[in-house]
Amino acid sequence: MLSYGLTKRGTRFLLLAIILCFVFPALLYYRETFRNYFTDHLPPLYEDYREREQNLEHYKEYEARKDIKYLWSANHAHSSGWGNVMQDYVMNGLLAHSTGRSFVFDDYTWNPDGSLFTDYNGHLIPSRIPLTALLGGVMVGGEMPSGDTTPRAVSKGFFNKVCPHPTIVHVSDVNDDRMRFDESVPAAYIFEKWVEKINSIEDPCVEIDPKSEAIFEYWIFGHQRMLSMWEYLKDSSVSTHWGWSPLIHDAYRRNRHIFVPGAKTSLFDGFSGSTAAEDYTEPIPGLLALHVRRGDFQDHCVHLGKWSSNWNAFNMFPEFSDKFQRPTDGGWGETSEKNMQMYMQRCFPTIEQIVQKVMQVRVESERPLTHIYIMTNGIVSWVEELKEALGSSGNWDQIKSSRDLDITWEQKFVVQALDMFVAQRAEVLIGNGWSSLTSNVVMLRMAQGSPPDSNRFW
Ligand SMILES: Nc1nc2c(ncn2[C@@H]2O[C@H](COP(=O)(O)OP(=O)(O)O)[C@@H](O)[C@H]2O)c(=O)[nH]1
Ligand SMILES: [Mg+2]
Repeated sequence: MLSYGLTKRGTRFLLLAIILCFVFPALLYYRETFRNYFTDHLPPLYEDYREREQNLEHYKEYEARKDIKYLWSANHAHSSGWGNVMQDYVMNGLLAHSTGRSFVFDDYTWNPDGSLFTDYNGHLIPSRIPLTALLGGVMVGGEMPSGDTTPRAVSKGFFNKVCPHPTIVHVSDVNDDRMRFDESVPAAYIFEKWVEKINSIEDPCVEIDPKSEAIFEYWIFGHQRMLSMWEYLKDSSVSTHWGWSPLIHDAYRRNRHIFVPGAKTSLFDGFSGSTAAEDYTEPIPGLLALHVRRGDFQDHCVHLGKWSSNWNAFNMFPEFSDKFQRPTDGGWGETSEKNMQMYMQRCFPTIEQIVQKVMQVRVESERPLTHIYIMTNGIVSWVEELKEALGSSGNWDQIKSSRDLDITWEQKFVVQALDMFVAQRAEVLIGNGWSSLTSNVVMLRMAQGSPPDSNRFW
């Protein structure tokens, strides 16, 4: 019998078509949620990323060639936030690049004890994340831009294979106390000494001793002396062709409507290999990104105030209109009430202070600012309050935050890189002068030619 003109077979076919059209894509879209629900929530190990790193397309050729030289900075930073690790990777990458050597990359390592997972404030995080889950491009083996003859980067595993007995260099062979501690020694001087040292070595295989301190210790990044490195950094492929991983680009596409109001996010976005017409080197028109650094900074900002700490060097380009005058009347581990108030306003601003600064920056911006993305590690309820206050202070098309992102389980542990990618492309960024995460973004924005005054600070 026919019902509504459909045979039994036709009805079945229609049902199947409905399932294929609606249910199947929904299952695909929420696949991570399902997977998480049915697995026991252990952090991801990024095994496919690790596997790919061990088999990059240039390895076969490099293994056969005798003219490729390598630099493995086995002393690279670990066990701290991504911002601090990244600034160290930038310098190691730059040294390899400036000495014509292949940069040897390693994991973003939170815990080097050989474990898979580590307890972090009561929840598990991956002890190590393959760098290719965070980065793409020249730092992780991508092709060099045309005209750049530096050999491509390789993984630590590949280096160990081709360089079983490298020449070991100790940082103390080059860095003396004056270079380390004398604030009148520009970082570029240290760098030049290192370029000289590495260039004097014939051996294609060079390793910086794993037990050595960093060549550029953390306090140098927090001092103007680091700015002298800009001469080397500004035209280097390391900064001009810095790239984020396909995983981060997928996260961007999945959440594009958060950064670009009204943007369509297709059900299939979030898959590797989906093509986007968008040019990722272009700014996102009208976007104001705010780096609202919370969490550990609540106490850290007090500590910075007590010790009259300066901003990170790459937040102190002389062209910037927002400057920081480090107080000179503070003591050892103590400062005046007035100084502390100033530190808190600029390092851990209140909602009211944030709103005020945003209004000022909007008025002063050369390009129209239409919507806001708050990048933050702040707690959801506070971020909601901030969004509300910003919303009532001005007419914004949209105000969103890191807390509104829809991300996969693999993306969750590298999501700071998504925030950095977005901040790098914002029309204007208001950042935290003491944050290495801000300063890395600012450095990339400068290398990629953003107007200097599009970098603002609380
Ligand atoms: N997603 C996200 N995470 C952040 C943000 N700010 C800080 N974090 C987290 O906190 C860590 C900050 O430490 P670090 O990268 O060393 O930068 P710094 O402490 O600001 O100098 C990052 O690695 C992130 O995990 C943010 O705006 N967005
Ligand atoms: Mg940190």
